[in-house]
This record gives sequence, structure tokens and C-alpha cells, in this order.
Amino acid sequence: MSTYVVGDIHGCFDEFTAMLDKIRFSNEDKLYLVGDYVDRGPKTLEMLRWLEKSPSNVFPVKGNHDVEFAAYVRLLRRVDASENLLTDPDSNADTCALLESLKYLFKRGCQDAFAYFDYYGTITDLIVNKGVTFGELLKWKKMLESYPLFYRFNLNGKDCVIVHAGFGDEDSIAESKHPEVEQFCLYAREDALKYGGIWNGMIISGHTPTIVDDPHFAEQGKVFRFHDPEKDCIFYDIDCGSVFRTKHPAAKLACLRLEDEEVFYL
Ligand SMILES: [Mn+2]
Repeated sequence: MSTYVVGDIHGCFDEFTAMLDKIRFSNEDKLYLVGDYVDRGPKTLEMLRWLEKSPSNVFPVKGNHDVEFAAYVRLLRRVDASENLLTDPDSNADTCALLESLKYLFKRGCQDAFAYFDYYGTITDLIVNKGVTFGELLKWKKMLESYPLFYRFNLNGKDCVIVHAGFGDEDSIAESKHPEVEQFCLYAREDALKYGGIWNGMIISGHTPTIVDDPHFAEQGKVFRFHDPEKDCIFYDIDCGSVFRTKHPAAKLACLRLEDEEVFYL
């Protein structure tokens, strides 16, 4: 039995399933996912459908993109109610009309809150090109909202935290750029190292692709690992930028096995 953690998937469903084959993931194993299942990549739809049916030994946390996806669906629901559209949740034609209404309201300047709606075009693509319905979007919204911000557990005597971006004591993160726990879990970058951390433990996150020129996490597409000797805390960033592989030859999908800290790449 092994415990695996997979980095940011962003619609790279084929790489994700290939990774499960590579590690020969079985019912005896556990799989944690660090979030950001949607946006940017080609197969958000397949990823959401896989998550919907995922077995009970799979433990996904929320990423910022997943939270934003859920917020966009809430905006659609708000328009449905405010405009009295009575959208049939099973009708793609109705769902297209609902989307048009939201975009029309935004153009008319009625709703500034819609400025960031569907920033990556994922929801529009799902509705217009993939035939997705309002009912399906509501179901995925509920599913993504049900995921925790983090998992914390003991593995062979080691305190382990799985989180999208950062984790630490409330007092310590209060000094950071993301002083609220939820924001720190979802958005922290270098602050995850500076203000985050636990005593004698290990924090495994994603969020900042290690292919970027970020002075804190750049590892040419390899997993970032840092040991803070003061707290005896190991930090992992396992987002190796899989979704950017067409632009960055070093980009990869990474999977970390916690028992022996072996890393698998695809
Ligand atoms: Mn992220």
C-alpha cells in the first residue's frame, strides 16, 4: 500500500490517467490531488467526469481554479434567478441562452461582478462546444465546493499536509500577503515558505509551476523540495507545469510517493 500525491492537472486528463497506469495505482493505495483540475488544458470535461466517479481512496483538495469555477457557476445561477429564465437544467439550449444572458448583462454594464467571469473560457467551451448542461455545472460546483482546503494526517510518524498552495499557523500567516486561512491555502506562493510550515512535518502543495522564472520555486520542471531546519519542515511544490508542455519542453506532470519520497514524472 502506497500513498501518492499528484500535482496540478489543469485538464491534462490523458497525462493524469497515464500517470495512474505508470504508478500502477490500485485499490490498496491512496491518492491525494493538490487541486486545479480545471482550466487551461484540453480535457477539463473528462477530468470533472472522472472526479465525479472517483473511488473512495482518492482525496482531492480545492485549488484556486476550482473555487473560481464554482463561483462562475454561482453567477450563472444568480442570472437564472434574477432574470427569471427558468433554465431547464437538462437542456443545453437553455444553458446556452443562460450564458448569453450573463454576457449580455455584463456588456450592458449591469454587473461589474461579471468582469472576471470565465477568465479562461472553460465554462463557455463546456457549454458551447461540449454540450454541457446547467444541471451538470451545478453538480460539479457542488462537488468542487465539497473538497476540503487541506488534508492533514500522520504517515509513519510524520505529520503530513496536502494543500493547494500554502499551510501554516494562523498567527504566522496573519503577517503574510494572504492573511486569511482560506486565501493562504489557495493562493500563497513564496509566502508559503516564509510564513507557512509545521513543526517536524511535511507540506505537499502545487500552485506555482516549477518551470517559471520564480526565484523561489524554479527547478526546470522538476519537483521543488526545501527543508527548513528550524522547524524541521519539508516543503514540496509538485506543480511541474504539465499544462504548459507545448511551450516549455521541461514541463511535466509529477507524482510524489510519500513513503519513500520517490517522484514519478510524465
Ligand atoms: Mn493554483
